[in-house]
Amino acid sequence: MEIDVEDGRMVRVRPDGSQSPYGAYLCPKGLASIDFHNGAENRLLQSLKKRPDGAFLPIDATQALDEIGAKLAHLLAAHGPRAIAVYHGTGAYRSVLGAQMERAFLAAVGTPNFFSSMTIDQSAKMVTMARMGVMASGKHSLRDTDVALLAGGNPVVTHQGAPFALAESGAPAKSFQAARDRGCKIIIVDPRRTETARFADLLIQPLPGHDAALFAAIAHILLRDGRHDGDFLLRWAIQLDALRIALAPFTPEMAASRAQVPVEQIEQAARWLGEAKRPYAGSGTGPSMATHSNLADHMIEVVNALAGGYRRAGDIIRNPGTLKPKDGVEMAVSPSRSFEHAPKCVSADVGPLLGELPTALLPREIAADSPDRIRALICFGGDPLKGMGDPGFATAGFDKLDLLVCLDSRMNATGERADYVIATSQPFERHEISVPGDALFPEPFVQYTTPVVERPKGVIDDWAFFWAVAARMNLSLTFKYWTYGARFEDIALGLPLDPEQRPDPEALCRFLASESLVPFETIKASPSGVRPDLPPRSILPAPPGSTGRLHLCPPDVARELADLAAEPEEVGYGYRLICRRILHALNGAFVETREVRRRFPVNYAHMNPDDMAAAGIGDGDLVEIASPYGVIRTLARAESRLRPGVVSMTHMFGRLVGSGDPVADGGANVGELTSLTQDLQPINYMPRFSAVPINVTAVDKTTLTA
Ligand SMILES: Nc1nc2c(c(=O)[nH]1)N[C@H]1C(S)=C(S)[C@@H](COP(=O)(O)OP(=O)(O)OC[C@H]3O[C@@H](n4cnc5c(=O)[nH]c(N)nc54)[C@H](O)[C@@H]3O)O[C@H]1N2
Ligand SMILES: Nc1nc2c(c(=O)[nH]1)N[C@H]1C(S)=C(S)[C@@H](COP(=O)(O)OP(=O)(O)OC[C@H]3O[C@@H](n4cnc5c(=O)[nH]c(N)nc54)[C@H](O)[C@@H]3O)O[C@H]1N2
Ligand SMILES: [Mo]
Repeated sequence: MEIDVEDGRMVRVRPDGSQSPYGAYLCPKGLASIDFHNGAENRLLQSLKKRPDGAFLPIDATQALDEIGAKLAHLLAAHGPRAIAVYHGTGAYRSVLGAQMERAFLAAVGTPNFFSSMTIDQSAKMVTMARMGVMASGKHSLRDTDVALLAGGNPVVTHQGAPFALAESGAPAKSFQAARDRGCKIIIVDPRRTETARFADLLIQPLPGHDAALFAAIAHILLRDGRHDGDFLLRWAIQLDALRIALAPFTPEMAASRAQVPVEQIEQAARWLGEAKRPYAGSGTGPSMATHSNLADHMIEVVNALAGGYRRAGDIIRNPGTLKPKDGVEMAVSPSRSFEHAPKCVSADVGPLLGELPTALLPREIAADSPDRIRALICFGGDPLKGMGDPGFATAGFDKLDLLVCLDSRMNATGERADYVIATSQPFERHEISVPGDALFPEPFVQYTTPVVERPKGVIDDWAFFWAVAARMNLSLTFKYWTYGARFEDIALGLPLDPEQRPDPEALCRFLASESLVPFETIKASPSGVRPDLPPRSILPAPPGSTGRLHLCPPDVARELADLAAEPEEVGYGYRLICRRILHALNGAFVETREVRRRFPVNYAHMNPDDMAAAGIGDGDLVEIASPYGVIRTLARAESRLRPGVVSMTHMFGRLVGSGDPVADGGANVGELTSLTQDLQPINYMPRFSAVPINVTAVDKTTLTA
């Protein structure tokens, strides 16, 4: 971005395409973030402390750090490291030094209690990695794929791409158009004709919650027709026979009747994937939030394994990473089944997935009758009480905390219940380096940015919070370049930090560039970023004697498939509620901007117009939505993009618990319709956030004014 600053204030912004791999591109949230920096949306400019009567008073940041450090030191001494937990929310992913310092802090405390929004998002993908294993070669890039299938994701709106869905996270529509122009066929599986579906060659609009059956059927067809890659499977996979047996009931007809789609569409998707040279099957949040999410994701990866969805030796690696380059190898890594091993939760017999414990268990981990229960929670850039749903249950757990601290620049539902809300900086006020995007950009790119404007006086950086609190706890931190999948203690290279000497953020960024293919000084000299011209790399052949294998159908997956095949139809509810995101907000962030408020005074219940006519619901009518777990009210809105039988709503709107008047509340919290005790997935305890059974009834609007 190119930003004009006048008198220390950002006034105008333009996209800068001079180096970016996406070209010049800016999304509405990028624009809105300038206003937010400047104080829109009631940005917090001072830290707050809750008084005994519940009111918040401003507190000097140093004073707050002293108090929090003392309290944490006491809890650590009295109860051990497990007393302290961190929740890492969506905001923390964009706070690069903050996220790395948080890792150093957790390691120094020695607590396994790391939770994040990932486990209430697409943790089905983590479960599949742990149960099936992974190909170290990774998947094809959108730029190389000839058939691309995306189930339940809408990247044109969400910009969600690698490593989950295939899309580019900047200028996503342009990248889909380019793929089509190359002749790539695009298949979208979504109950809603999404903005992304305008690029689809085939749109399948199933009833939600049936992806496991749909992808089992696609795998069934690939095996039936012999369109699977036998050599690859022989070399890298086991349990093909068990898979065949388990998939037998999942005929295309069976899946078609469950998902209520034409059987020809399932056959066609399978044929295209089977014929493709470099197919890609992936998903967004839809299948990962709906019924049988873990099984759905496992079946999607089974389709990739059968159809050739993983890169092979000799395939090009478009971006091996610049700051921390990595080779790709055609090699299977056997499943870790990490969730079966210590350190386990205290409230359930389950261990970590990629080093994280399930967020849906957080309230129970706090309330547990155990000496190892969580007593202090640091919530870094998130709103877990709203994000995890079932607010009654979640809040009851959180109320048992001795200390709740939120690092945020907004007051949110979790912040309202915190003992301290620490006002932290925003990206244009701090040092950032492109660690999160490093190997995810579509081609090599690296960028380092320094503050464009000074941060407001009462505000501190996220990283400084973790460093300063650790110093007050007499803990020594070692700063490292941590990436997903790595164990902190296994990372050799570390920068020991002096608790007496505040680190220089530029030195921290320089350290993160220790292994960079572009020297830090070169990166620093080009504020637009560097798009290095690196010699092409390709996937290496496996080292001899590689013993890793993909487990296509372990016994638990076989059992889940059998249960699914025998499952009776869910009856008693007229509709299924599905998830959906909007362009101008990012979960709870930016919801209070004028632009979002103008477009969405509430998060509407979008419905198919025929469904509305049949139920006597008019556009804009007040409706009551009841699931087995709760009731909310909002306004209905007709949308012909939705297939009949589904209602689509955005999360993170309204009050944590609605008053009954959605207009006064600014929307409704769909989390009230979900449960933290029932309908959870095994292993990751993922709640059912999509395909939620609901009934919708019109309510007389005059009840609001009465
Ligand atoms: N503008 C914007 N961008 C965002 C966000 C935001 O709030 N706003 N949030 C960010 C976050 S945290 C995330 S995780 C990503 C998510 O990125 P996406 O996964 O792309 O998010 P959604 O737009 O919710 O897309 C989910 C799709 O799944 C469909 N769906 C629902 N249930 C089912 C089902 O059972 N089966 C199938 N096949 N489809 C189903 C829905 O109709 C919807 O189109 O976006 C990120 N980017
Ligand atoms: N029913 C239902 N529930 C859902 C979902 C759904 O689709 N339906 N989606 C799920 C998903 S995918 C997710 S990711 C979760 C979201 O859950 P969370 O990630 O817990 O919630 P967010 O609203 O994204 O919270 C982000 C916070 O970070 C703050 N923030 C922004 N930038 C910074 C920064 O630089 N530093 C700091 N310290 N804070 C910052 C923002 O102000 C905001 O308060 O919700 C999940 N819950
Ligand atoms: Mo998410």
